[in-house]
Order: sequence, then C-alpha cells, then structure tokens
Amino acid sequence: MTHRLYHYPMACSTACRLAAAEFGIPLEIARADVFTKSLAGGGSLFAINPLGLVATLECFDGQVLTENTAILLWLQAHGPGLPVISDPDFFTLLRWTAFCATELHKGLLWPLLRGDVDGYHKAFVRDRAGSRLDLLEQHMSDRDGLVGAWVTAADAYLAWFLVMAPLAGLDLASRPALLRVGESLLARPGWRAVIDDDMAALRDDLAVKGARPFADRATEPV
Ligand SMILES: N[C@@H](CCC(=O)N[C@@H](CS)C(=O)NCC(=O)O)C(=O)O
Repeated sequence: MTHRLYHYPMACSTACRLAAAEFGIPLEIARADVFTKSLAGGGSLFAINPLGLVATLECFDGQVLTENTAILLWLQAHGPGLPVISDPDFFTLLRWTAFCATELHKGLLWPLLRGDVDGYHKAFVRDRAGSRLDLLEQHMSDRDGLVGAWVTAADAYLAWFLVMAPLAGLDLASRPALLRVGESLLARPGWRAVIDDDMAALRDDLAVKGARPFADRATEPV
C-alpha cells in the first residue's frame, strides 16, 4: 500500500520526493496544479488541503498530512527513524528543517519567484538573503549534512532549495560549501533523476501555460 503525495514539479513537494527516494518509501505521485488547483486525476486540491497547497500527503490509512516540515519528518520517521526526543540531534533536525521551511523556502524563494510580488518587496527580501546564505555556508563548511554524518529530511529540503536558489537569483557561486553540498546531495541514488524529471515537467507545464520561466521573474529589476 502506498501513500499519495500531492505534488507540483519543482515545488517544495520535490523535497518529499527526494526524502522518499532516500528513505525507500514508495509514493504515488498525484499531480496537482498549484496555479489552478486542479488534480490530474480530476477534482480539486482544495478538497484535500483547504489551503490548496503542496506538499500534501494522503497516507494509505486516510490520514492527511500538510506542511512540508511535518511530511518530511514523517517520511524519515517511516524510513530510518527520527532521533529520540532526548537526543540533541532531534532538535538539530527540527531546527534545520524549520530553517529550510521558514527562512529559505518561504522567506526567500517564495517572494523572489512569484511574478506578483513587487520590486520593493523583492529588494527587501534580497537584503535579508545574504545573512541566511552566509549562516548556511558557515554551518556546512565542515560537514556534509545539516544534522550530522547522515542524510536527513532536512537535507532533502536543503537539496531542493539549492537547486531552486539560482533560479531565484540567489548567489551560490561565491559559497563553496553550498556548492559542494549541493553536488554531493544530488549524487544520492535517485536524487538527480527526481530533479531532472521534475525540471522537465515544470518546463513543459510553463510552456503550455505560456508562463514566464522562474529565472525571468527573479531577475526583474528590484
Ligand atoms: N506552509 C506550507 C507552504 C507550502 C507552499 O508554499 N507550497 C507552495 C508550493 S512550494 C504552493 O502550493 N503554492 C501554491 C499557492 O501558494 O497557492 C508548507 O510549509 O508546506
């Protein structure tokens, strides 16, 4: 029995696909259009998630889980497992998963990649980006994973962010640790295939919609 992931290519639900590949959890992928909220199989994403957002996970027992942080940690819990709550790694894992969700995903990528966010707000976001990226660069300078020597749910989120960051005009080129970690994470079994598959599907969908590629939106004058 498989769990169903509501997913749009290269949305944050891609991190769930990476985590599932890493943790050996088969997922049925239900394509959800984040723009129109329609589901490839018919129906509306709103019927599953009242906010109409991916990632959303429908477990085979009917439980519906929203919020990428929760879904990623759920996938790890159902794979290799989570550190016990008395283990400092538990909070380190929570810290970095939350950092990916709030500071990187919603704090940076979300406003920079949206075509309907104005230049004033994008400039504000860009001002804050350096400190977030520098913190990450410093943290990763002597390690391969956010938490420790093992690949976690937080690393799946980070890998997705590192693929998307250049599309949002964020500078990774001057941050060697982030470049190194991005490359080594994408070398995980199955990860590059997920990204290639999603990127191709995203390009196809944007072409069908006649929408501008993300990179064009991010480089609008701010
Ligand atoms: N709080 C949610 C946010 C998820 C989110 O922003 N998903 C985006 C794709 S990365 C989405 O579905 N956007 C559609 C919309 O904003 O209507 C989470 O952390 O999972």
